[in-house]
Amino acid sequence: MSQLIEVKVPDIGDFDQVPVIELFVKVGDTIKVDDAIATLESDKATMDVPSSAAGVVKEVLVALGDKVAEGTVLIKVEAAGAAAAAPAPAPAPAAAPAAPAPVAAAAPAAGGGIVEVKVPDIGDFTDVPVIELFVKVGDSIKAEDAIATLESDKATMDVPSSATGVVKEVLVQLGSKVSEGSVLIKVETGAGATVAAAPAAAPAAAASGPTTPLADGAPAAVAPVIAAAPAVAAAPSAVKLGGKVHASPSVRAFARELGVDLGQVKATGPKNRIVQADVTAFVKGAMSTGVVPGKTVAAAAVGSLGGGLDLLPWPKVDFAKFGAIDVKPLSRIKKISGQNLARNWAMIPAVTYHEDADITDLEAFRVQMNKEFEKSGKKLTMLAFIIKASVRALQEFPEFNTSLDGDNLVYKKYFNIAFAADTPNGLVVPVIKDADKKSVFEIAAESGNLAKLARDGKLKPADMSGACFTISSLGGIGGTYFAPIVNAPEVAILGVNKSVMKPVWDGKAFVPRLTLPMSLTADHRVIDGALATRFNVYLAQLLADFRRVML
Ligand code: CAO
Repeated sequence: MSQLIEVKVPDIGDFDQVPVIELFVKVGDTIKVDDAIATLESDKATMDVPSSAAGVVKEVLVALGDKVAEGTVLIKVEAAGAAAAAPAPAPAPAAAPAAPAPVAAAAPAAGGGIVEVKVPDIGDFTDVPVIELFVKVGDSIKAEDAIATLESDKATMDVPSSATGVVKEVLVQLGSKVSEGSVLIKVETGAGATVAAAPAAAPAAAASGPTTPLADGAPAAVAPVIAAAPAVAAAPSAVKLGGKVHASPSVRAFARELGVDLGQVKATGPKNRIVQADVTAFVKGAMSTGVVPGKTVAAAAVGSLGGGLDLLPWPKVDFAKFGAIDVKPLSRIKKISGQNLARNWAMIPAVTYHEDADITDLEAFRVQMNKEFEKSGKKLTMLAFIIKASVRALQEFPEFNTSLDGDNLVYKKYFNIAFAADTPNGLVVPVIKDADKKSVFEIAAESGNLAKLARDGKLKPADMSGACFTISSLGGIGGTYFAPIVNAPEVAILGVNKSVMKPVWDGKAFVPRLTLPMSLTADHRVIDGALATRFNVYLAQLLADFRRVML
């Protein structure tokens, strides 16, 4: 004789009005006890609800997005026969202990004491290896916290704690083989601490479901169980969610071992679950593109659809097929700066803004001063003037003297200006510290010394650190404009090219003016176009009339 059994949301602790984010059954499905019916996700936990009955689903009373609480009926199941029907969930709330305590609590009383946490009924499995341990002596744990993950050749299961308290002894280690009843840990429960039943008690009593670690390994939500449901069976394929990622504990462990962020892995398993082969494919993809998973933006993009760069592997060409070649290794500097440049270029939404500065008067002044100071050996360079003017502009526009640190913007109250120096081995970026406190003569002398050290390969790490803003001057070489790459974690860089005489309309006639082409690249996350252009205009004004720097 068949009967309809209501499968309800069990005691899910303090959670109420929790949305259904996945439904695994539909009318007509034949299900077994402990098959996952739905996944609920609160802001703190993700929980699978297993079935307390076996049979055919006759009604599904919830839809995706519905909010449910303890006791909400999820489905109605027609039991195939009396033997297949599990007892109905405990009806009386007064009789239902805290989550997910079973009916037959046999553990020490609430007065406190040492409680053994044992491997529960795990079905037919024996001598199952422990592949993960989430607790150590001294840890404070709550009932249902994951203690260990066991993995047989057929199933992976998390064992939740049946007690709340402090771990006093851990009796297993990674690789230990355990069976139902094996003691995993001993927990000292305080007075009043929650002690659930020994999981391996009578099959009709134990009711804890497996838990799932989050992607980062922290034990996460517990799978609630129907009070008075049959003993928990390991649910190897039960869909478990840690955050938004679907993967079994073993796949999570595998991913952790390889340092793979499951959030980046494309799932091919049923119900969008990530299976081990997906993790392997992700790693293979990352290896073939030469990027390390989790280390770069490009890597983060591998395997993703639309969210990242989805880069093709670097083209492999046999150049010798087309003519004679020579192969030389990249210099150490090129290799290091190349990695930094690639990251900065890929990660920073940068925009370059151009402006011309009239440096006719400044250049005349510079030439005159250099004549006057010729005998003293002092020399003023255009770069030194540009550095000094940039400091003034940074003071006027503090957003340019910042760095992004997560969601914070770090405003610097010091003014260290870096400049790109071309050397036979590649580009280096020495820093003039506290440029605001130095005269243009001092800045010129220091930049000259640093440029020489750079060319001789004698710069120390300290000479190249702590910059706030960088200037890249190609003025001694030529060019018109270019788009320099922001030197992260700075937020802007100024490029200048060779100044040239240009005819400029003064309202009555074209007059020859010495014009410095400027190219300012700024991180758009921090600096908008209007601000960048104001900065450029201001800087051009300073260079056009250097007296303004003193104002
Ligand atoms: N317009 C016209 N002439 C300029 C000028 C400008 N903007 N800037 C410099 N000059 C002139 C100088 O006056 C100098 O001439 P004099 O000797 O007659 O005075 C000559 O060009 C050579 O200058 P320099 O480049 O040797 O010296 P500097 O102080 O201007 O620059 C340094 C020093 C280290 C910045 C420079 O040597 C250098 O390495 N520049 C390359 C930076 C670079 O590679 N940037 C690209 C980075 S992105 O790939």
